[in-house]
Amino acid sequence: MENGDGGSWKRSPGGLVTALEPVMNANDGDGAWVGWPGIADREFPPFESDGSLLVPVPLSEQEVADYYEGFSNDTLWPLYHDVIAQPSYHRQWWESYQRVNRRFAEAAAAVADEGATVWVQDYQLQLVPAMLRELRPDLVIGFFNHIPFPAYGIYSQLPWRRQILTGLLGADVIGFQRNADAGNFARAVRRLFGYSAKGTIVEVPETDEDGRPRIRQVIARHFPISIDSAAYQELAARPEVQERARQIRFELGDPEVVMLGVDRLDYTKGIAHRMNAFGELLAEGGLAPGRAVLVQVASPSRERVETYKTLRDDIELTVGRINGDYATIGHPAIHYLHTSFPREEMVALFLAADVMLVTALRDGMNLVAKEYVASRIDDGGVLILSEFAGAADELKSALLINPHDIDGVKGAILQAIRMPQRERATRMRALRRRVREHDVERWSSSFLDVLARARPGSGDAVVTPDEA
Ligand code: GDG
Repeated sequence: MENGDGGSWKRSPGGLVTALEPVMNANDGDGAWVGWPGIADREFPPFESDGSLLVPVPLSEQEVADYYEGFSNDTLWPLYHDVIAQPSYHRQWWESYQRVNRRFAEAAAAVADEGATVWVQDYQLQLVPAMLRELRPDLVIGFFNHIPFPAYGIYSQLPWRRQILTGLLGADVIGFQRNADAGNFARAVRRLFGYSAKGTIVEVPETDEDGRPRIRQVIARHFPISIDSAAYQELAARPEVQERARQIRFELGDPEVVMLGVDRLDYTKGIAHRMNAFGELLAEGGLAPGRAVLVQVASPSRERVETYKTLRDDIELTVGRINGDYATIGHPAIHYLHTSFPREEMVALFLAADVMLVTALRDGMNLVAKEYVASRIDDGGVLILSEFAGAADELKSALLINPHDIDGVKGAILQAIRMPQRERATRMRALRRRVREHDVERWSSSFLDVLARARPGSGDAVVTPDEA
């Protein structure tokens, strides 16, 4: 949540809120959302919004710098994305991370009913499960990691690697995007603690109230997140959105090929990689300037973190170079938009795009890939998708690429452009079916079902792998 100066609230950008909003709305006002309100040094009392209780947790300006921009976005984020950027390790940031995690745990402990279910979201709050369990042993605790969990060789860099695992293991169920992430987590637990972690069950040794040893079972497995597919389909069917898609193509100069990228401006998304592939195709004549355009929406993100400032400069240099070489008056080769758009405009862009480029170097899931697919109710368009995005495990009818292999990306772009209409439709139908059948409702209910069965005393905690 974020508060404008006039006192109204607006939705935060990004994948987490996009995914959880329909889950909260479906909860009949019975839940509470505990979160940071988006402005530093301000305290707000809990309030109702759209039938949910929102419980703001305050952060000071210093905590925003140390806990959020520092430890979360400049230590954990690059580390968990395979050190694409160098993580910074600062003890002061870690102190702040612990303090803020405790504050969130206390806020959740204060509002949760006896025996309630608490679902903790994402890497900024990995210590909360254990803190919460200590404060409120009656609660059922789930945790979901929206970003990848790295291989042990990378994870083990973290000076606080044991404390983070201990924090996570306070949960009854720990969810990951991919099977590989859950595997990396289980290996880290085995290597650092020597606990048994077979299949989806981690066995955590504990002592009970009487000091006797016992084993607590924690489920760690993948639950691939998704989108509200029906909402995208509905938007894409609106005549005004379809008209806007036609207008976009017209405003672009009615080129033969419209390619699209939509990302937060983040170094994990491989934005420069796709631009370089596009630039080489223009240089070599595989694509004709003016006949093929690339639209890149890069929504502003983490603008106070140094690595993001450098990234923005690099991307904008690349755009400038390519446009300098291949644009003509009134016809840029790359339409670069450093801004956020309403969802209707996004869907119109999806409908206008012949080729969608998702070239992430590492991505937990990538909801944009699923949103493109869900919007293509005409079975048109081709999705080019990085194998390093979680979505690649599910969207197998996309053209899968390794974004580091520039010739491979160029080949996929040409394949997409030349693809016969029948093949395009066959692939898109298969992709749409997957996203329609595995939507965000299925994601959340499958997680919450497993969590309900993991409740102590509820008996069967065995999980079959095909539930997600
Ligand atoms: C994290 C993980 C995982 C973006 N620009 C605009 C806009 N967006 C929306 C997209 C999409 C969301 O933001 C971005 O989600 P992604 O999944 O693509 O990426 P992250 O923000 O990095 O999300 C990711 C996700 O969490 C969920 O678990 O998939 O791997 O990194 O919904 O459409 N929306 C609007 N205007 C914009 O300009 N309206």
